[in-house]
Amino acid sequence: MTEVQTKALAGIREQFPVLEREMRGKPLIYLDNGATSLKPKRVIDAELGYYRTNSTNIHRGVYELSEAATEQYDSARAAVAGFVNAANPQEIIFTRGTTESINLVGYSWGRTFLEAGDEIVTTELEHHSNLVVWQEVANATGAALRFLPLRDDSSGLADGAVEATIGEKTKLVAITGMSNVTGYMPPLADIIARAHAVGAVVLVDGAQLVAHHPVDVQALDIDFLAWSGHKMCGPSGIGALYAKESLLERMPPFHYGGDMIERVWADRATYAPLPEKFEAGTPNIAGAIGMGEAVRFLESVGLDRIADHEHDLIAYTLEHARRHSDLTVYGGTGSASRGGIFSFNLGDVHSHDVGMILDSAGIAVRAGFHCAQPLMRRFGIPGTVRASYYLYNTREEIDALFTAFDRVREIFG
Ligand code: 7TS
Repeated sequence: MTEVQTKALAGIREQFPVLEREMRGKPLIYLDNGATSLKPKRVIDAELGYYRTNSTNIHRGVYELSEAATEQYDSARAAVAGFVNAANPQEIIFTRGTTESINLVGYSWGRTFLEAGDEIVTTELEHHSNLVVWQEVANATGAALRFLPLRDDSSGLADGAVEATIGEKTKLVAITGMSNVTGYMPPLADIIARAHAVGAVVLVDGAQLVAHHPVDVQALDIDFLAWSGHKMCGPSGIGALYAKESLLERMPPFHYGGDMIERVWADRATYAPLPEKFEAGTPNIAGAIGMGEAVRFLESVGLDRIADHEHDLIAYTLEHARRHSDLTVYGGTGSASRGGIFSFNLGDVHSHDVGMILDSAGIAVRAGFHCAQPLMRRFGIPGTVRASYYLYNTREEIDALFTAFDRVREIFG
């Protein structure tokens, strides 16, 4: 790393107050970004600033403060739309996060447009959020669930999987943009091209992707993209669904009530235009403002730069890992098609025990099945230890992780 890069990284780290904390009396090494990211001061200030200086509701007040809140909320939507290059801000629906975004598509699009004889194609790599929803939609509509075959080591899609599985009956392909367990990034462009060729739409679970890699929904021709604010330096309780306007126009509302209507009679109602049609009730105004600020922060750093940094960290990690014969690395040992996620087991020590010993060294990781039980079943294990990186992590922190493995070996050796 050059001196300039080291300085830039220090400048980024300074913006995250939690990184000043200690854990178990040691400087915190935060490697659980797959679960949620830390938040920079400017995002915390933006969210607090709304409560301190405004705190009014949107889209209803005729007074100045409410107009200002509405403006901030709308500008957050525009920022989020720009972040993924949506054609217009109406294609962004604010939700509580990835899970709610996928449920919205399941309930509204899935239950309306799927029927017996149709197929929903997904993978066994998915987070439960992008699997259980489709199980339910399949049950409710009679559509069948099909799975893109994986390589024997589950490190990615098998050769020819896309052509063999996505066919005339496929109406929806619901696939992760990046596995939260292994960091594997499926070939989205190929999958989308094949799906569109057979007339299917594609939902990308972007929970792990959007925060870490530049995503252009128009260039990729994505139909639905779901992601969360809290994994991209934004607040929790807010996320987004991107959907093509032509799809949203044809979909029924997901929730009903205030804000999503145009005119209401005692026995019926008409619905508001996009995006309000899908945002019933008072939304998470502060959260949306915080998410907008998170977008501005990430753009100021540069998504390409963040992706490169994490690629460097995962390549460095895998190089380290090769020197430890008692480490099992999941998702293959190459850094191509892979984000900054490192899932492993050390000898036959239970992942929770490894996690606890790392905790005693001030290192925060996640251990367990990572909301991906079918994938664990394929691996034949109860869980893994997962270190997941973000823009503020350093090679030194990875060195500390590998040093802490010796402590695990001492205790369980
Ligand atoms: N999809 C993927 C790929 C995820 O990684 C997650 C959260 C979700 C969906 C759900 O996101 P939410 O914001 O609606 O909860 N993943 C994780 C994880 O790996 N550890 O904790 C949460």
